[in-house]
Amino acid sequence: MLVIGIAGGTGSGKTTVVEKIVQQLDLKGLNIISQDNYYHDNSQLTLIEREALNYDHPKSIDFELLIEHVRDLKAKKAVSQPIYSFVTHSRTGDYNHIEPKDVLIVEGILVLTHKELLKEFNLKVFVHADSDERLIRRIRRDTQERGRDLNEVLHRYQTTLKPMHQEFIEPSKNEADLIVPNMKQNNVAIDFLTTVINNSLKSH
Ligand code: UZR
Ligand code: MG
Repeated sequence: MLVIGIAGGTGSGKTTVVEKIVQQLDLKGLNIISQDNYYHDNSQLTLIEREALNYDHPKSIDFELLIEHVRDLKAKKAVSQPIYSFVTHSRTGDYNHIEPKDVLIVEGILVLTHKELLKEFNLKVFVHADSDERLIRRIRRDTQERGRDLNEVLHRYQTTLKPMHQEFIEPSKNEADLIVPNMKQNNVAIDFLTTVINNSLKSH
């Protein structure tokens, strides 16, 4: 199985890049695992307490479970992935059943920060967009889709997202085999990436 890690700051457009790649691959089966479903379960805390947590620090992720799932899928074992809700900041109690396929994409802001997880990837990609561009996208998404107000978004950006980005996410770019620009046109980069993936699928 081919395992691809795709990282990049919040609002860099990881999801869009993944969608573009998937459209261009000639394959039968592919799984996409998002880091978003691997936040630690903090249901022992109150909602107010959970809202105050730092969700951009590597410690907020249950990497142990994520790595276990990647290894199980590689060993052709199905996994039960906990489903996480950003509304309640906790696991919902429901699971996704995931069957092993030819390709596994693991995407998330912190997936290139963990030494053990890095070893599982055949290809490491970092999606780059300037921080002003990312902030604009983050404001749009959090106010339109996640019901947060502008002040709250800006406050979180300054106090958590930006420092965590500088400390952990941006340095993880050094681990990448390929940096994909995601400001405007990136068709050439996407073509390169899908060619590499299609080629290694043939030789696997
Ligand atoms: P992307 N996040 C939440 O807002 N709530 C949660 O319960 C868990 C995560 C956010 C997280 C991070 N930070 O910046 C973002 N905050 O999800 C990562 N605050 O997702 O890569 O799609 O932007
Ligand atoms: Mg995303």
